[in-house]
Amino acid sequence: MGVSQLGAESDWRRANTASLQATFSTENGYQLFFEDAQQKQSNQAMAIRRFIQQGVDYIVVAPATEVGWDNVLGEAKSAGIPVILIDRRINVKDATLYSCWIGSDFRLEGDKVTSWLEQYMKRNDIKASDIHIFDLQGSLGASAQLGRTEGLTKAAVRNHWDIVDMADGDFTEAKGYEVTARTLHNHPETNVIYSENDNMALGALKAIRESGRKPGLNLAAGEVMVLSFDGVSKDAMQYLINGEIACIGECYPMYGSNVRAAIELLEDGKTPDKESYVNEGLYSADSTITQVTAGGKDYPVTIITQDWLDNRDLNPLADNE
Ligand code: GYE
Repeated sequence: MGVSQLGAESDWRRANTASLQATFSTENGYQLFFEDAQQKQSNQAMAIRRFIQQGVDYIVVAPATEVGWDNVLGEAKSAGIPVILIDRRINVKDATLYSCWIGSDFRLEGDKVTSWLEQYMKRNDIKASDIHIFDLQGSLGASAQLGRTEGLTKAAVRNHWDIVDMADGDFTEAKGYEVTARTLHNHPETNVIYSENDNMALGALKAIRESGRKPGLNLAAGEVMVLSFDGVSKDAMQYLINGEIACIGECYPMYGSNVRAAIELLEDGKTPDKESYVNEGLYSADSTITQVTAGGKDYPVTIITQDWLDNRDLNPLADNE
């Protein structure tokens, strides 16, 4: 097996890697070649070419960005090696360049989090003109960024929300801190930060405190509300319980067993579903919003407590179907 992981930029990514490594272990009968591309698609193309030379039976790719995959996946196809995509999507002319894709519905994640904000505003009598949102974006061109940003921009149009700025925080804490500090300085009216992952949210919290303001849900008192995605980092979940992050759209990282199931089907000469989504929820410690609506469907909000967090088991071998 050759696994081309895009990087190690976040807690989500590290959990995703742990799940793949635990599943495709020597004890489980696999020989795994694992390569970390350090967030560069060009490194992924090199890794895939090495896997082809090594003569692996399967290639798993967690792609950094959506575009630029036609050539290298064409080479894998010519070599007769099935490619399984996980997490983010790719944009290729020929869909037969990969066997299947397993990942999250990032637009739906964005719709759930913005629906939470809509409901929170309604319940607390916050007018559209009272909020000024900064979109702290993930690595530009990554599906997780595209879908989550789209969720926000669609909700902003619908609700007449003001988006003061959008900037690339590259899904990292350091970059998230840097661009949030700049935005709070240039747009002091900012009072909602829509952080497209938890690690950037941790950076944003630091920038908020340093600016002399307080992260929290009480906009009338001048607090800055942070909304986020993933729900993997224990620190981020703790901030959620403490009321410094308002809501987190879950993004599920443990795909190892789902990928294994797809490979077992291929081994049996069967065809796995071309696309499959993992199940995801929404987390908040505020107990007033219990349900959100996205894409015409209702989703429950998981109200988390310290007990819940202390007992949570993020097992790298867990299953999510
Ligand atoms: O949300 C973020 C990461 O593509 C789902 O990438 C992934 C995203 C995840 O680094 O933390």
